[in-house]
Amino acid sequence: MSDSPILVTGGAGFIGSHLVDALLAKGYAVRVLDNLSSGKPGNLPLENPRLELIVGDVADAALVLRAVAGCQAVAHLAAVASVQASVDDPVSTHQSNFVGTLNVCEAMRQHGVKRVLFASSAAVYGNNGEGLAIDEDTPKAPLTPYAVDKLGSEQYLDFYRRQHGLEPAIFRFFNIFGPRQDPSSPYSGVISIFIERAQQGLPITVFGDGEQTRDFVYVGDLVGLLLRALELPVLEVGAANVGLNRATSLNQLLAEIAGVLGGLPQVTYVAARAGDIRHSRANNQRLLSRYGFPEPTPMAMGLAQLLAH
Ligand code: NAD
Ligand code: UD2
Repeated sequence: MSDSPILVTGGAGFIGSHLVDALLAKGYAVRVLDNLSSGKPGNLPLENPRLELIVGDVADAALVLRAVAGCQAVAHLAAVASVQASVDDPVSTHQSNFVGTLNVCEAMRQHGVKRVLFASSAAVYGNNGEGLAIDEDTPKAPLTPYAVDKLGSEQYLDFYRRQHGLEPAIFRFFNIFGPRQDPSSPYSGVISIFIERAQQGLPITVFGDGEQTRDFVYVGDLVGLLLRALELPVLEVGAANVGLNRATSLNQLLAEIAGVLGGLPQVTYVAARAGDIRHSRANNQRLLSRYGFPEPTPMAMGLAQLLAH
């Protein structure tokens, strides 16, 4: 294993910090570039001498060029992950979510770094494929600036692949959950919100009848996948969905939480959110054939990890 670091942009965030832990555990040196807008230094084992934290913005091209220098690969996870923030402030989030990706591509080209993992989103499909297991060829219908920037980032990565030999592994994450997911916004991941409120005995709000479904993936399983993509000798072209092809309704989720916690606070059902997707589930054939996906962490076990956090 080369001693040159893996750059993890957004490495102080929820998913990024789990990837950093896993990389360090495998013996990699890691460099994190994060502006700490939602990430926290406390998510990182800063005492580890094989970890370097650069506090700064992926929209800063000169800084990204310095951060990529000497790295063997990049995991590009930095983004404003809140879809609502992109709706409220498209210009600012575009800097992080699109310009940041272009800066990473260009810095990799200049330094001759090839392998890059990219965190795209199921949001690129919009409402298309709703109710079906969505496959990667489903027509794209990005409905928000967040989704437009993710799709544009995917396309830039593909341009740099064709033109400059970059090796992008593009993943469209469905609903990822686990420890360190920040529950502080109403638009945070539903599991992080429900667990925090249940632990504090605060009432839980369900938007709609609770029969909407999502394809939840435990963050530890996602990280295993990212490591495999980093180390595969050859990557196939095109994005892969990251989901389990498994629909869990919010009512089922609440039952699981009640099982793990031994009860629930009051649950109130209010009107569904405008534009909320009813059913979202990944066709994950491509993921399985390319990267494999060992037995996923059962929901109850993932929730228990979250509670222990
Ligand atoms: P997160 O907010 O915890 O992590 C994002 C990290 O990026 C944070 O540490 C933040 O400080 C950093 N960041 C944001 N803008 C930056 C900038 N301009 N420069 C440098 N750092 C910046 O969110 P997360 O859930 O860990 O998301 C990680 C990635 O996965 C994001 O790209 C997100 O869009 C994508 N994603 C997540 C999910 C999910 O279910 N959590 C679903 C689809 C896609
Ligand atoms: C996810 C992603 C989003 C985008 C989108 C694409 C997260 C956090 N969000 O949105 O970034 O990629 O997929 O389709 O991963 N809910 C409640 N009560 C609450 C909070 C949420 O009922 O307190 C409902 C919400 O209305 C929705 C479901 O829970 O029906 C899941 O909500 P979410 O915000 O966790 O995720 P989602 O799929 O809407």
